[in-house]
Amino acid sequence: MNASINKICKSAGKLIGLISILVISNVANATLINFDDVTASWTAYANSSMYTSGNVTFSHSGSFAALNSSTNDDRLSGNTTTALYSFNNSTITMSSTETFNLVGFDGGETWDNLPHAWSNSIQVIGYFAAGGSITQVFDLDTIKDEINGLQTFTASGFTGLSLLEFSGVCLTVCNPEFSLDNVSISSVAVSEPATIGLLGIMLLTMLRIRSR
Ligand SMILES: [Ca+2]
Ligand SMILES: [Ca+2]
Repeated sequence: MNASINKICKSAGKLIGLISILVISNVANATLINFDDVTASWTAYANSSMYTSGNVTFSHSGSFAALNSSTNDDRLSGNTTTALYSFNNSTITMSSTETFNLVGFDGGETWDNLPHAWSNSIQVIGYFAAGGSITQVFDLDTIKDEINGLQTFTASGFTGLSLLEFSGVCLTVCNPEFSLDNVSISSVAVSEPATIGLLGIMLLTMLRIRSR
């Protein structure tokens, strides 16, 4: 009897291993938000609108526009694709209907040779779904050009979030503006009910065979 139970336990252990592999393969679905589906213009999303991609929505506290540094204004610090540009001391807020992790983003200064205040840094605040927050400041290189104007930043500890806030930071009192592109997030997928159901049937079948 004990030997039979041991066999069942060993088989169950193998099955749990299989479940783990299947569940792990479902973890960390990555999503890149690049704003390239927007027709870039000075009025796109400026002042009163927002940008939505899948479960994610970007909004602002003042104004932003979806612009392309190659086609809209080559004085913008960009990467030749469409990016979001925060204007007038505007904080860009990103929310999602699903809990997510921030992997990283591309950020840059806004203007070259205009009397606008550009950011020296971008501050990111992540609000945990379970409560509390995390803050990280990413320093810009203060080089503004349309080809390589954006830097790639990697976030650390931004896991299990419900909301993100991107804000420009400058050294003196100013109206810091910044650009934002290629926001990379990941989600920890819940194991699929169909997979669990199938594995449950397999486990029951195996136990029946063992009990014969
Ligand atoms: Ca882009
Ligand atoms: Ca730069």
